[in-house]
Amino acid sequence: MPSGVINHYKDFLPVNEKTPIITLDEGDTPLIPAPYLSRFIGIDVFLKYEGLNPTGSFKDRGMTLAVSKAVEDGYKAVICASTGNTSASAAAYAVRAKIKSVVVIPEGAIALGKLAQALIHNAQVIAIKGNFDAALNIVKEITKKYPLALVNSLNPYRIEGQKTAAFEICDALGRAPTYQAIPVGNAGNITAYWKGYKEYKAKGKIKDLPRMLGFQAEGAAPIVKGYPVKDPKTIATAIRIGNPASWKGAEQARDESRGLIESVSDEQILAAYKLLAEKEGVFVEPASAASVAGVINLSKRGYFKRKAQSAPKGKLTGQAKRKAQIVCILTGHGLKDPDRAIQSIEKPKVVKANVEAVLKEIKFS
Ligand code: AN7
Repeated sequence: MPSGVINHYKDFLPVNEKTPIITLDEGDTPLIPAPYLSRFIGIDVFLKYEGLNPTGSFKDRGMTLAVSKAVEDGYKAVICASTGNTSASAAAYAVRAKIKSVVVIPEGAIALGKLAQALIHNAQVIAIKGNFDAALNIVKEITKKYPLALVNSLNPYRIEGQKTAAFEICDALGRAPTYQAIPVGNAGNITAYWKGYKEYKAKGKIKDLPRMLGFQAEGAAPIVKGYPVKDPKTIATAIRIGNPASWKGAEQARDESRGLIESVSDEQILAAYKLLAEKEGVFVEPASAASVAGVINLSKRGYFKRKAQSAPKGKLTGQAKRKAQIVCILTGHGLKDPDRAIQSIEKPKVVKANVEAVLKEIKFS
């Protein structure tokens, strides 16, 4: 059976018979109900768990298309700058395509799991003494002159592939959600989702569009501030980006959908990170928890209640009044950043190797 997002959504993607489909069976990720958050917020909340893609993040949706098109166009190597997940994905898909991958990363600012992935897939990993924004400028310069395919989200095929997540959400719900919450770093993903929703509406697959709710980390919030941040800082290393490539796309998604882009503090990100793990049983990397942190902030301010009261009823096909829904995009798996998980919890207690000692800890004796 054909698999992966290109095969699944061919009609919506810029591929033809000559495009070799380089796939790891990405996409088709679960939309998991979040009972704890739903009760807390008073609206049905769903989690789009993109951490279950083959390399553990949403990047695979765009990478399958970017690498397929690079091969179609005759490239023998791909290159990207990355805060980690793009490099892991590029490295894996390059293996699949039997081409070379080069990844340029900010030294010491990549979560351990992501670095391990790029290395084990034999990417040429080059760490620079600079941040992601500097790395992106370098690979942009290089690809202007040398035959390496740029597979950052400046590559339009990345956005095309990533928009398939919006299709999946609509296919699963039978409509677009009322709200979609998403972390924003380089801003490719929010741009991609909005494109996807608009295309599904144009094709008559959905009637309404969601409000797009984007969240940046407080210390790396250029779009919220309205100007680039020179030295972005956040524990959510994936979104430690000061000058997003798709800045305009993010603003367009926000404005056209009458949504918002706000910032969340590292403390709020970590609280949401722990809440997802402890209350919903879903383990994500810190950047992914930004979407949930943002939704919790909005809920505390009464944002969803006010909107519910002022929202037009809309045309109802059934008898039931339409219930609002929030979909939070969980962009990457928790195992990407094991250091953060271990720092966030108490270390396990070490006892003697006998039944009594263990029972004593369980407090059965
Ligand atoms: C888990 O890997 O930019 O706003 O180089 O890894 O589309 O950039 C990663 C971004 C959110 C932000 N969540 O998405 C990279 C990189 C996770 C991420 C984002 C990233 P964009």
